[in-house]
Amino acid sequence: MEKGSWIWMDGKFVAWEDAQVHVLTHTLHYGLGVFEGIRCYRMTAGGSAIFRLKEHNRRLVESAHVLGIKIPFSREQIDEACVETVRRNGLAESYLRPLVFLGDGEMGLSATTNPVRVAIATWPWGKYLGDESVRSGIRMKTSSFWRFHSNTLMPRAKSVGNYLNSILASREVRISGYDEALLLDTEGFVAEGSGENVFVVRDGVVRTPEPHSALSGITAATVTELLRERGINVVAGRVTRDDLYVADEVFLTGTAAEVIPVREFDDRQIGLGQPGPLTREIQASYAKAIHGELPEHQDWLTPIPA
Ligand code: PPE
Repeated sequence: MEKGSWIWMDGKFVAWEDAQVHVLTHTLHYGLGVFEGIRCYRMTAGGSAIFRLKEHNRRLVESAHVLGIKIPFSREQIDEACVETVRRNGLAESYLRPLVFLGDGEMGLSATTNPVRVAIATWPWGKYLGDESVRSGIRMKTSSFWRFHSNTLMPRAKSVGNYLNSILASREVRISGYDEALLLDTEGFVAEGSGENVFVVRDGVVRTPEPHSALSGITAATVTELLRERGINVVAGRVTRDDLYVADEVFLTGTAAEVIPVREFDDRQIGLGQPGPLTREIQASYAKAIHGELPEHQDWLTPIPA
C-alpha cells in the first residue's frame, strides 16, 4: 500500500512508522473495536473535500455505543481530527481510516479498564476492486458463509470483529476466481457483499435488502437519494438470490468500492452481461457528487483548508 506521513493517535500526530501498539492490545485478541472508511476527493473546482464526513463519524460513534465502548472524543473532535489528518498529509485524494480500539492493560473477556484509543490514518487508495471493475463490472458469487444474525454480532456496528465474517466469505470466492462474495442472511435472503451493499434493478424498479443483517451503508444512502431525485424510489425489503439472477442490472455500493456493476452472479450473466444504463447513470452522478459538481449537495462535503 501507499503510505501517508502522519497518523493522528489519541489527540496528537505521530509519524506513520511510529504509530505502534503493544502486542497485548485488547482489540487485537478479541476484535472489540470499531472503525470507519471515508474518502477524501479532489474537487473539480479546486481543493479537496471529505465526502459525508459527519455521517461516517456519526456511525463511528453509534458503532461504539452499540458495543458499549466510550470514545474519549466527541464526534466533532473526530471530524476536526480527520480534516487535520488529511491536511497534514498533503494528499489531494485519500482514504481515511478512523479506528477506535481497546489498548493494552487488562487481558480477558471481562476486562473493562483498558484505555479506549483512537487512531486516524489516511493513504491513497485506488479502485477497490480494480479499474476494470468500474468499467466492465465484476463476477460475484454466493459464499457458503452466512452473514451473521443480528443476535450473533451486530450489523449496526461497523466493528472490527464483524469483518471476520466478510473476510471468510471474500477469501472463499476469490480463491475460486470470483471478484467478490455475496453473503446471504441466516434466513437465506440476500444480505450484502463482503464490503458493499447490493442494489437490484428490474423493469425500472430498484430494490435493496433491508439492513437488518447488512451494514447500513452511507454510499447506499447517497445513491438512494440520487435515485429519488430522478423520481426513482428504492424499495427496501427481502431480496432473494434468484432476484439477482433475473435482474436487468445489479450494482454494489461502498465507500471504498463506490458504485460497481455486477455483470455475472453465480455463473449466470446479469442482464446483457455489461453495466446497465441505470448503473451507468448512478456511477456518473455519484462521481459528480464526490467531486463537488452537484450544487444541491455541497452539504455532503467538508472542505480541507489549504
Ligand atoms: N457492507 C459492508 C460489510 C462494508 O464493509 C461496507 C463498507 C459497506 C457495506 C458499505 O458501507 P459504506 O461505505 O458506508 O457505503 N466497507 C468499507 C471497508 C472496506 C475495506 O476493505 O476495508 C469501505 O468501503 O470503506
